[in-house]
Order: sequence, then C-alpha cells, then structure tokens
Amino acid sequence: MRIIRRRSWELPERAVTPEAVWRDRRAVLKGLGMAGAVAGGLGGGLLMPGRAFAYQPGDPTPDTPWTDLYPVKTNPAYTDPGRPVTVEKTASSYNNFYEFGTHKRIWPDAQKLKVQPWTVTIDGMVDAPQTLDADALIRRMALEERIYRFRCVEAWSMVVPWSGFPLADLVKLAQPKAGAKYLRMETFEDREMAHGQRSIWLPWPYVEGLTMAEATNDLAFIATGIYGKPLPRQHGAPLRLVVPWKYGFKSIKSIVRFTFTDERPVSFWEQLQDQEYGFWANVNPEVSHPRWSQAREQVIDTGEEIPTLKWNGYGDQVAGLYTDIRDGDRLFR
Ligand SMILES: Nc1nc2c(c(=O)[nH]1)N[C@H]1C(S)=C(S)[C@@H](COP(=O)(O)O)O[C@H]1N2
Ligand SMILES: [Mo]
Repeated sequence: MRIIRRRSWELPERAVTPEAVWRDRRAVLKGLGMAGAVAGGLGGGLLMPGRAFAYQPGDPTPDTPWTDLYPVKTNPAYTDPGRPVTVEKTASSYNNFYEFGTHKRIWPDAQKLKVQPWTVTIDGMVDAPQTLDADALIRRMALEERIYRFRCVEAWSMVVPWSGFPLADLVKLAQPKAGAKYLRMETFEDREMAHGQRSIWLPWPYVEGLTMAEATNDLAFIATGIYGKPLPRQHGAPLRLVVPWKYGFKSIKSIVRFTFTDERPVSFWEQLQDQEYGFWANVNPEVSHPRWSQAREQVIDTGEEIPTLKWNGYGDQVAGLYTDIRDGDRLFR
C-alpha cells in the first residue's frame, strides 16, 4: 500500500479519458450493437481505461438478487458523521481490492466477481455452526443504514452511508462458546475470477480478525449495501466488514467464512509486513506508519487535508475496549 500523492481525479488516465468520453463511446458502441462484444471480448487491456461497461460507478448495482431490500431504514444514532458525505461516484471508483489488482482503479475488473451463488460458512467454537446462502443470511437480518467516517492507513478518508446489520447480530446467530476469544474472517479465493490472486507474493486468501469484544461492539457492522443500494462488487459484495475506528484494511471485503477461535488470527497485511500493519490497527494520529505520518488525511472527493482523530473520532464508543490492553490503541503489537 502506498500513500496517495495525487487526488483521484488527477490521475493521468482520467485526464486522458474523462468520463464523458467513456459514456460517449458506450453510447456509440450500443448504437452499433457492439457494447456486449467489447465488454465481454475485445475489451481487455486494449481499450483500458475507456473499456465499455454497461455498469458505471454510481449506477444501480447490476445482477444482484437483493435489490428489493433497499433502501433500508436509517439508524438515527449514525446519521451525523460531522463531515460531508463523499460523492458516490468517487467512493465507488477509488477502491482497494487486491484480489482484482494493486491499484485504485479496480472497479472494472471487480465486475468479474460472481456474487451468486455465494455461500457463507460460520464455524469454529460455536454452538450453531452453519453454512448458508448469502441471500438467506441477508434476508434474515434487520438491515439499517449508518453513515460512517472511513480512514485508510494510506492517509485518505471518506464518509459513506453503509447499509447492513450489526456484526453482533451474526455473533448471536453463531452462538459462540465461552472459550471463543476472536472472530476470524476470510475472503473468497478464486484465481480464475480474481486475477490479483495469481500474485504469489501475496498471502491469499485475505484474512482479518477482531477480538470478541470488538466484534460485538455496536460500531462493528456487516455492510451489504452502500448509498442505498446493494454493495457494488468493487466495495466487497455481497457482504463485507466495516470497523470505522480501525484503518480501512481491517474492513475485509467479500467474506465467505466467519470462524470463532481462541487463537489470534494473523491478517493478510500482518502476514505480509507485520512491522507496518498490526493486528489492532486502531486509527491513531500519534503513531506514524514506519513510512509516513498518520497525523492528517486527505478527503478523497474534495482533496482537502484534515487532521486525523484518534479512533477516527469514535473513542466514546471504543476507548473502553483497550483500557486493559497494552498498546492496544497502536498500529502494531
Ligand atoms: N478482501 C479484501 N478486503 C479489503 C481489501 C482488499 O484488498 N481485499 N482492501 C482493504 C483496504 S486497504 C481498504 S482501505 C478498504 C477499501 O474499501 P472500499 O474500496 O470499499 O472503499 O477495503 C479493505 N478490505
Ligand atoms: Mo486501506
């Protein structure tokens, strides 16, 4: 991961192929009856980044069985993030999803993610191990909308309205045994579908973990939607974690397995570089990343630089989780 040096709209390819051009090209191809041929066949690297896609960031999420559930009711406790909500198109075209590439413009490639069928396994130290379809799981939960601040370890941030359910509700469903101390979460593994997973220097699958106290904190959320729609693929459809007091990499996408365990999970980034990405990863402006300061952050749509808040401003709700843990509010441990 690198710190951003340019704002998203300053990326050179964006300047060369502004969106109006992609849209025009799409309209022209459609007129010629070629849109499908290009998107499915010739597309590839040749036309990047002006590849013709039926879907563009900000459009309704295509091909998901969950559209009827949205929009969901707002949770009044999380309607005031204290900052403007990020422009939807910006949030959904500036993503980290290493399964599809190491750059921020993964949204076209992420459209290859097949979201159905999608099986979720809940196992480990639980009284109710189960394997269920994502659709069944999502329909079983009471969905709500929450607007959260989100801070990536790369020092950029956004504010987005997530739809989903509290992670605590999934914990209830699982009925963990008394000995369970951690929740380990895992992303899908499919090298055919997700070409980034062919990079053997990365420790696939993506794994993340929380303590049980963190997992049952009211802020810990499983997002199934964003901006009042089912999650677009690039945001980690069909379900992903959101833990807004921690750096963004903890918020694991496209989860297939929830395992309750008494062993602390080793996360993807920790396995790759434990000197830089620790288990706790709580947002903390006082603890620098070894290669850059965490004191400030850049807002992705306006480019404004603002001071970073400890626990991303959620200390009232989470500081208590770390009183007994030495260095628990730091990036490493
Ligand atoms: N499976 C998986 N989950 C992931 C990532 C990833 O590469 N793969 N990137 C993480 C990082 S570094 C960030 S900042 C957020 C980005 O979420 P967004 O693209 O929805 O904004 O997803 C996190 N979850
Ligand atoms: Mo991140």
